[in-house]
Amino acid sequence: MCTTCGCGQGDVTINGEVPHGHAHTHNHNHNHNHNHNHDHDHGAGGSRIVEIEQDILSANDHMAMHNRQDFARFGVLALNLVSSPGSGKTSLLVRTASELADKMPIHVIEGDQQTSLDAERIRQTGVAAVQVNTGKGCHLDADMISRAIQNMQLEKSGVLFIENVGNLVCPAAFDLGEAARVVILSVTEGEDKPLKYPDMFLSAKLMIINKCDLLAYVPFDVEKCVEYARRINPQIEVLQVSALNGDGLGEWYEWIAAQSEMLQRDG
Ligand SMILES: Nc1nc2c(ncn2[C@@H]2O[C@H](COP(=O)(O)OP(=O)(O)OP(=O)(O)O)[C@@H](O)[C@H]2O)c(=O)[nH]1
Ligand SMILES: [Mg+2]
Repeated sequence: MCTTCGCGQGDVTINGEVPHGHAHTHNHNHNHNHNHNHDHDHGAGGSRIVEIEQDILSANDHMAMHNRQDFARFGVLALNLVSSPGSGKTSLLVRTASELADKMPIHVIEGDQQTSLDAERIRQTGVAAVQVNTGKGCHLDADMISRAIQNMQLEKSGVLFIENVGNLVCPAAFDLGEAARVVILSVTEGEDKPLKYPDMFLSAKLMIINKCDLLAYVPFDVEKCVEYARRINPQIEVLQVSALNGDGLGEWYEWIAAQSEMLQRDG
């Protein structure tokens, strides 16, 4: 949790797609009060930390609810992609944007501590992307998403992919208003991750096992990984893909289409 890991969000910047021809930047410097003195005892101080955590999370939940209402109003399916760094989130999105953009409106928000590298990779496919740099922050929060979508022209029946900061811990605690969370685990990371980082797998609707092209070269037990994930979250759906060679991506696209249809039908 961020109040205990000490991450700060005072230097968030948002850059990218601009609505309706009027350019304006959203370089607000909101201080989310994540920095507090850790030099305390763990009696009364401990309960104060819990209080601060609850305040931060309830403010975030409130903002997430507004985002969810906005997505419903626009008829946009928002998916929050979470994983450890380097599991292949952007690679998956680059392929997805290239292969789905002529079938449905695609929007992307990229979250990283620094650089616009991932947003640039998405833009090379012709799809617009907004980059959120979290500075010292280790996760996206609902306020950042609310500000990012002010820079976007969301289209009805579109899909908004939100690539979270690479981190299997803190993003689990922050609802962004998404319809579903998708956790990506690559086969080079080890099949034990669902047991080690249960909050993330508990909150995900889908687990994508990526880099399956490497299964011949690394010891990774897919069956065990699925068993571990379902021990944490019996409902979790699972897909095996390779963002590199495209294996399994058809099922990923079918899953997205099914979520989108569900959203349009149920509102
Ligand atoms: N072999 C193989 N490599 C992959 C696959 N997907 C991604 N990679 C490689 O994994 C590395 C990291 O991929 P990214 O897409 O940047 O990962 P990411 O999750 O977006 O990383 P961060 O944004 O830094 O958290 C790159 O070198 C990719 O080429 C895959 O399916 N197979
Ligand atoms: Mg990335």
